[in-house]
Amino acid sequence: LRWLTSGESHGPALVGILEGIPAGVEVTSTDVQAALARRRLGYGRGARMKFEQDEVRILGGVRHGLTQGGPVAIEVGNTEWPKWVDVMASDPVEDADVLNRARNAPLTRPRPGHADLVGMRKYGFDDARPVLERASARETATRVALGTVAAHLLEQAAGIRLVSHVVGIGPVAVPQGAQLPTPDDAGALDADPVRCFDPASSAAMVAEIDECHKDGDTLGGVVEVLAYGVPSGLGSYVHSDRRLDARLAGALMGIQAIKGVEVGDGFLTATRRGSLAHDEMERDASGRIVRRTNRAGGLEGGMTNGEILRVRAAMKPISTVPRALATVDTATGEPAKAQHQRSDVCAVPPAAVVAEAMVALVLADALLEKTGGDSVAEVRRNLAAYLEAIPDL
Ligand code: EPS
Repeated sequence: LRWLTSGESHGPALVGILEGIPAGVEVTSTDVQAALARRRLGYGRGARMKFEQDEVRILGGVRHGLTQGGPVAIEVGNTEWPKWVDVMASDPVEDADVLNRARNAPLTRPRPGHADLVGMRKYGFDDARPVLERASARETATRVALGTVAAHLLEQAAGIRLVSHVVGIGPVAVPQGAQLPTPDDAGALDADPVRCFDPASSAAMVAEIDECHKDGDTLGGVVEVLAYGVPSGLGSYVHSDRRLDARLAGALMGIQAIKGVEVGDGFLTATRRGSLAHDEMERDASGRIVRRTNRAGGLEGGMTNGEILRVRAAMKPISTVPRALATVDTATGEPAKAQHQRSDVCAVPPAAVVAEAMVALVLADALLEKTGGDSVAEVRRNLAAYLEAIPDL
């Protein structure tokens, strides 16, 4: 499975292509639109989420609601485009009036924590506009669109279902050992202002966002993705680049603003003694070998072990800080305040939806690697044959 995205934050549309998806996955533009709507939720999002809409068009690879085996191309149109037609035009703009519009003024006060400064230097721009347009987390809309197709494959071919939730915002964290949501709780999570499964933590997170907003500041947090029904043996121990934990970590770290990833209990495991760090095995009533705990997050030796897959990603606070941070104006060389027009206070809830999409893409890739198959039916058959050979897992 391969995927690519293209497009700028204020361009006409983003486009994503997913190659390697078998034929016969049921998916419609309504499904993709619904997934994108989940990414727009979340207390603490900025003004843009209110007025802008995602307009989904499946451009290729799907016919009459079924994937055809060819690359799936999805366009996510941006209803705000009419305001940006000149500033983001792909063809040269000669009209001096247009070029002199305020919206087109060069951005030369790079934000600490953002790609602005190094991006300008590295690509040879004297304006941060092209950098922030592509570095923008708006691009994650395309990943969620592609992730929807991957998630449908996982569920339809292998019964694998995903759910994501927020486990921390700023200093507020869901208590260790709190009940985990299941995929059936997705509706309740979507209805919670911060996608948190623990009501007391959710209320404290909302209060923290309000406080932060008042102070002209921004907040990060931690999201968790869970995958249920994952067969054992996806990924491999035989080489570093085939380890599924490494591939998941890379995919999650590739989301804008993610600064850390944990698998299972992650960093907490490093504080424990070995006798309390691992998941002891036993046979259940049906004779299957199961774990008494799931500290490893369903991954051992770079392979899924049949338990619930559990990964976390830590997001830094958004670098567009309303209470602007100190910087240097690259046009004058003088000290300045970093550019700021508007900002989300907190984008952790949508980051959970994006993380879920990335996990879906990586898991779909690993599933297809294990089973092969050009159609959903063939993936199912091959998976069934493999599982038959390992009855105690
Ligand atoms: C983003 C900054 C904001 C967000 C945007 C991502 O946009 P603007 O600077 O235009 O207000 O709204 O997110 C989206 C538009 C989206 O669909 O998620 C950034 O700098 O990453």
